[in-house]
Amino acid sequence: MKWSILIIPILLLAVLIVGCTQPASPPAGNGGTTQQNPSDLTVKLSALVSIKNFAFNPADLNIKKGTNVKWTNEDSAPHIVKFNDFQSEQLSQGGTYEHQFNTAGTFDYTCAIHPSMKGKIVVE
Ligand SMILES: [Cu+2]
Repeated sequence: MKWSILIIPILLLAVLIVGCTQPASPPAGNGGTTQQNPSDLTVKLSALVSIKNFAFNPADLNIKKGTNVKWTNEDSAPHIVKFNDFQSEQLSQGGTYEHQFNTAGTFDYTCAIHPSMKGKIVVE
């Protein structure tokens, strides 16, 4: 008889705990709006280069193949990121340019307006 007195409150407690924790479990049958497929989990590689005081910073950048590089002009003067095969528009202050590097190699670049500005992207 003593056992049942103890067991009943414990069972009630257990029911309460389960009842409280269940809503926190992963939403099942919610329409699957957050369904993930493996390709969403790939890490997007990215790197930043700032253009400041008429210089690229960092001037030399080593990246992995597939990395997206983003230049941001922090000077009040305009700049143009210029590679042999592609180049940005004229970037005014705050302007950005992005390019994804999918081939390994060394890519030198300059500013089309200020040829003394030099930078290099090494893709491995
Ligand atoms: Cu420039």
